[in-house]
Amino acid sequence: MPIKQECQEPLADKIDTNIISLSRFIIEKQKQAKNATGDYSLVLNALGFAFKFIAHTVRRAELIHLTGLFGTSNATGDQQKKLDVLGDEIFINTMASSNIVKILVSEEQEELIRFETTEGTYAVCCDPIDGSSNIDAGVSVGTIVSLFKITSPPSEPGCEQDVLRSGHDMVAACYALYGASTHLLLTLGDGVNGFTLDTNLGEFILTEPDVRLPTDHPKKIYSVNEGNTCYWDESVKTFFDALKQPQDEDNEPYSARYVGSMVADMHRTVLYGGLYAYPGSSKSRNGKLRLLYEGFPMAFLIEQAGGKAVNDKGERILDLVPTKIHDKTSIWIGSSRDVDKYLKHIGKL
Ligand code: FBP
Repeated sequence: MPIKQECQEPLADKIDTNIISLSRFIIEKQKQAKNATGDYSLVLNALGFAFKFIAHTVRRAELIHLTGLFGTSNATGDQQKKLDVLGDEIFINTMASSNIVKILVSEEQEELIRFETTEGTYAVCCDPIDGSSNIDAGVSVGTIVSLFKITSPPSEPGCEQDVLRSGHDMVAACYALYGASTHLLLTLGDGVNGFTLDTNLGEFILTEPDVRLPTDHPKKIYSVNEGNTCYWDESVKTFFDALKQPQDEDNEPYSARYVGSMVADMHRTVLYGGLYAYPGSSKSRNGKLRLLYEGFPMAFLIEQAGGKAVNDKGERILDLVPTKIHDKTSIWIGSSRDVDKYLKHIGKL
């Protein structure tokens, strides 16, 4: 007689058989959108594949001799890592094969790339491997993307004007963080959703729906490279000095955290709150970060999650309009409480 096993709990309780994958999430959004052509879904799915491919490659970098320098420099003078070049290649091939992307702006490419497609209706701007200077040390890196819908007719070749537009023209923004696990944070302009890559399923799974920056006592964290202090304007120095003093609200100073990979520092800021900044300085008046594929997408995500993003002058990052594809911007981004402290400090609030 077979042994009857007392089944403690029905299996279904253990395994969520109704998980929402990124592709299902995109399809459901498409169903909600009037007059959807499916193009938007195609480009979003292509981005999802590029992130999975890069995540897989980053994880094996050491094993397949992909660490170290490639021996060339990119458009803004950074020494390129082998992974920068490979991440860039993966992005170019994935966007080209989607047949829906007409132009690509990449941190690793001097000029914008035009794809031979007559159906291309989107422009993608990306930083394929953000924080790559840290990669050989096993520190988290990421990919940052902004997406624009092209206004010129599909038959016309793409041009810089298709992306030299205000940040308000983005139709989506996201970043993938290749850390302990691979996270994807995505906004389509209707809030922010967080996904985690299930490497067994090979799918991004919706794990943090409707992400919002904490408003109830967000962590008092400032994140800036203080190694640049000697190049800062006096007002920047006094602002950070003030954060190191006990604050009115709780008589405690801020804590400092700086990974040196923007995606990692921003992901912590989204989840815990706080302020990330890369101010302008005598070394570089507009700081280091690029507007189209670092400033804009992070500002869109943060604002959609309830935070703020401004430049040194207190101007809203999304209001800015680049004149060149690799334009840089100073940036102060994070919890509204902390960005407002900076705005008050410079007399803009
Ligand atoms: P890239 O690695 O894509 O060039 O990005 C720039 C970046 O590495 C950010 O990720 C990071 O926040 C910042 O530069 C670090 O700069 P610094 O070393 O000057 O603090």
